[in-house]
Amino acid sequence: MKRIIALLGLVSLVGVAQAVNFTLTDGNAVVDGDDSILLYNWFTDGVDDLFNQDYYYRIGLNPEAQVSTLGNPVVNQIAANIVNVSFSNAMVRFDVTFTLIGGAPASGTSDIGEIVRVQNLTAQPLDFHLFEYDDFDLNATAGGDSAALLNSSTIMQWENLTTAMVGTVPPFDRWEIDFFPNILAKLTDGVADDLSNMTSPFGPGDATFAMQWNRTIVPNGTFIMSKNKRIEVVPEPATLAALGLGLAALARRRRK
Ligand SMILES: [Ca+2]
Ligand SMILES: [Ca+2]
Ligand SMILES: [Ca+2]
Repeated sequence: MKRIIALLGLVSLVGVAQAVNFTLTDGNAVVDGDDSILLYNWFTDGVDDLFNQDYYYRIGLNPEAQVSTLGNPVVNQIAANIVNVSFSNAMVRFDVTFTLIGGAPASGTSDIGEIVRVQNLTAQPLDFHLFEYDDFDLNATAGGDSAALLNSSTIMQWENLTTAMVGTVPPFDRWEIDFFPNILAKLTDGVADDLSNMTSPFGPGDATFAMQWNRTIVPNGTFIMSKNKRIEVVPEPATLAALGLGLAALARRRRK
């Protein structure tokens, strides 16, 4: 049901163009993506923890749109574990390079590095807003996931012993954590929005989160953002207990 809702939303947005698929493999990990919604599977030791990871953008107060709607998709697979995907129109060129690093078999750990580049192709300053959207479904189930803002550049989602940590350089300007499909609806409702800077800690449930960068890109200038995503099955209960205490302290601070 979840996949049908998401697909209907995408079809209404971009039509039914044929997507070009790609697959990254390394060590114990496999990632599937395409040139429409970017990443949609991330297997670590055979367990798919990802429903979707995509980028959206907004120029000025125009509505947000998927970066794939910029047009001219180009998928350049550089190696078995590295792909560059670009989109462009007369104003903007967006490209992202994904690098998958897998762990040893049964380690429960793998990592995706991403470098995003946004180029202003015009001779005018560009009021550009980049949105990174993450829908992890940890342990291959949509439900049961919790999430929290750890610091100004990191959001973590977890379920039982499995964690997904996403960190960025530079730090994001705004963020949001909410139940599927609320953030997706915000990014596709035809109205200009900012992320809400809420809610942390969050869950459990079908968690999704997003990050937002606001930039005025100088004429013919570039904005570069790098991001790291790591899946880990935490082995020691002591680590989780410490994390739980930290989140409880955070919740107490927020209520004061
Ligand atoms: Ca989810
Ligand atoms: Ca789950
Ligand atoms: Ca919107």
